[in-house]
Amino acid sequence: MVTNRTFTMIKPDAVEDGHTGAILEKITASGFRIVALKKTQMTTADAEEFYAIHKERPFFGELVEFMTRGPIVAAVLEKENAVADFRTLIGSTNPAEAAEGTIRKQFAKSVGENAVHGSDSDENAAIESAFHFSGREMF
Ligand code: DAT
Ligand code: MG
Repeated sequence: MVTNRTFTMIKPDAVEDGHTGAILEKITASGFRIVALKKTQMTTADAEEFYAIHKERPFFGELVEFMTRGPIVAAVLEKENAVADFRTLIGSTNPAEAAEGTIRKQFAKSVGENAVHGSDSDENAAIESAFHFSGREMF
């Protein structure tokens, strides 16, 4: 089912560095409507569950430690073709490979500390949105 919604997190590196406002501005200027928004901090158990698909990867421990070290800003976003268009807006996982004008090109420091998350499918967008927000928090 295509929902025209995606899920994002502004990660601890970008929140720490004070980039939350600039990133949200870039997101809304690119035509995404904010359906839900909050600042929160993931526990170790939260991050292990959220990133469970990566648990066998060598960087898993580092990823969980990074994602829990400070607050994140989580959001559900709406736009036609939201998942694919948001992946284009954030750019490649590795900022060294990210295109000019993308959020990761502008704000990410490394493949590990890469400023933002974007869902990779409509199915995962729904799962990830429900992980962070109840139905009463989405508008
Ligand atoms: P993406 O966030 O672009 O969907 P992914 O799903 O492959 O990328 O990986 C999830 C996160 O894990 C990624 O944003 C940062 C971290 N990660 C991925 N590959 C990594 C690597 N080679 N070294 C360190 N961290 C990595
Ligand atoms: Mg991914």
